Amino acid sequence: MPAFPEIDKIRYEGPDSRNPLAFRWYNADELVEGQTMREHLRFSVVYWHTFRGTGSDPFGAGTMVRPWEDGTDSVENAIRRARVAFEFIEKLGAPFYAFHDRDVAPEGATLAESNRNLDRVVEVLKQEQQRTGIRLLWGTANLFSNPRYLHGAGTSCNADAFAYAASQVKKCLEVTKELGGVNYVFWGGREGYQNLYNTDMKRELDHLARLLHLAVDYARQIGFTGQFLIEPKPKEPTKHQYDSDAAACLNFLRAYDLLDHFKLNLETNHATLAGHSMMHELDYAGMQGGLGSIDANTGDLLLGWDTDQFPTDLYLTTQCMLVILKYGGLAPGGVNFDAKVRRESFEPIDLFHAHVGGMDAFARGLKIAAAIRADGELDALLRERYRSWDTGIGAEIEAGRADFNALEQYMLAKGEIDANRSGRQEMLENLINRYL
Ligand code: XLS
Ligand code: NI
Ligand code: NI
Repeated sequence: MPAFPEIDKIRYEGPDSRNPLAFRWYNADELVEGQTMREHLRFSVVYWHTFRGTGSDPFGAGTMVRPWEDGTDSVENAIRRARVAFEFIEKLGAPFYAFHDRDVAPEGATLAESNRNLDRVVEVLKQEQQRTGIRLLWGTANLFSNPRYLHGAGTSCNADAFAYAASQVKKCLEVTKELGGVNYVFWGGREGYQNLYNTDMKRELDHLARLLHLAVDYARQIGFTGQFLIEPKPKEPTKHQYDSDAAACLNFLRAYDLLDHFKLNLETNHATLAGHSMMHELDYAGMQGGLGSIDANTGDLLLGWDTDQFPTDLYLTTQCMLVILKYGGLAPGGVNFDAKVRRESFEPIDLFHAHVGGMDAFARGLKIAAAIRADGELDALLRERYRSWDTGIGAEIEAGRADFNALEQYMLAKGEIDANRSGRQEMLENLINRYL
C-alpha cells in the first residue's frame, strides 16, 4: 500500500505552473554551465527530520500525522518506514538521502543488539536503493541522543563513552560503505562544554582528534573511499560547541593533521547562529579547499536557535550558488535538506510542499547565479576594485618581492597613497536585484 497514493511523481511544469506540487524551476536534465541541474544540486532528503520528526517541542507533544507509523520502536516499524521513505524520495525525484544510524533502526538494549537491528534495516535500505537508484549522500552516527553521551562522545570525560562512540562510528562506517555512501559526516553533537571550570579543553580536543584519526584509519582499512566531513555549529546543545564555525573547524583540522582527510558540511542555520552569513561560511571554506557539502535550511531572523526551516529565500540560495559555482561545485557533496516542517504543518503532504519549495528555491538560485556569472558585470567590478594589486607595487607585494625597506622607499618617494575609490555597495546590491 503506497503511503502517498495521491502523489504520482513531482514533475517540472515551468515558471507559469500554478500546481503547488510541481517544480517551476528545478528541471533535473536542464543544462546550466554545462552540467545538468541534477548534477549541480545533488539534492538529498534527511531521514531524521523528514521520517523521524514528531513535531514535539519543549512545550508540547508531537503533532505529526504519519499513518504508516504503528507507534512502536520495533524493527518491523523501521522497515515499513524505510519503504515509505523511499516512496517519498522517489516521487520527489531527489537523487540522495542521508541518515544517522539511530534514525533508521532502533537502538537495542546492548551495542550488539543495536548493530543487529541496524543490519536488518540496512538490508532493506539496500534493496530500496537498488530498486530506485537513490543513493546515500552520507551516513553519520548519532553520538548525542543517548544519555550515555551527556558529557559528550569523543570529548567525554568518561573514557567508556569514547569507546562506545568509536564502536558506533566503526559500525556506521561499515554500513555507509555497504550502502555506497559517498560521504561520512561528523556533527559534534555534544562535543563542547557548558562550563570551563569542569572542562579540560585541551584534553577534550585531543580526544576528538583521536576519534577522527581512528575513523580515517578504519576507513582505509575497510576500503571506504567516501569524503569525510565535519559540520560546524557554534552552540546548541552545548553553550560552546568546539566545531563552532568554518574557521574554527579548519584550524582544528590543521592543528591535528586532519586537513587532508576532511572537508566541511556547512549548514545555513549554524552559520547564522555563529554570527556569519552562509555566504561567508561557504567562501571561507571554499578559499581553503574545504567546501564539501551543505545542509540546506534556514533560521528565523527573529529567533536565536536552530529552527531548521526549509529554505525559500532566493537571495540566500543565489548567494549559496554563487559561491558554490565559484569553487567548482559540491560533488561528492550535495544540497542536503537538513530541515523540518513546522509542527503546525503536520500532514504528510506538507513534506512534499516543503521539499518542492526548497528544491525550486535552489534551482532558481542556481539559474540566477549562473546568469550573474555569465554577464560578468559583478566579476568585472570585483576585479576592478583590486586592480592596484595587478601591477606596480601591489604586484611586487603579492609576489613577495617587496620588503619593509622597499615599501618605505616607495612611500617616501610617493608621499601619499593613490586616492581611495568608492566601494559602491549600494550599486552592487542593486545590480544583484536586477537578476531576481
Ligand atoms: C544538528 C545538525 C545535525 C547534523 C547531523 O544541528 O544539523 O542534524 O546535520 O548530525
Ligand atoms: Ni545538519
Ligand atoms: Ni542543525
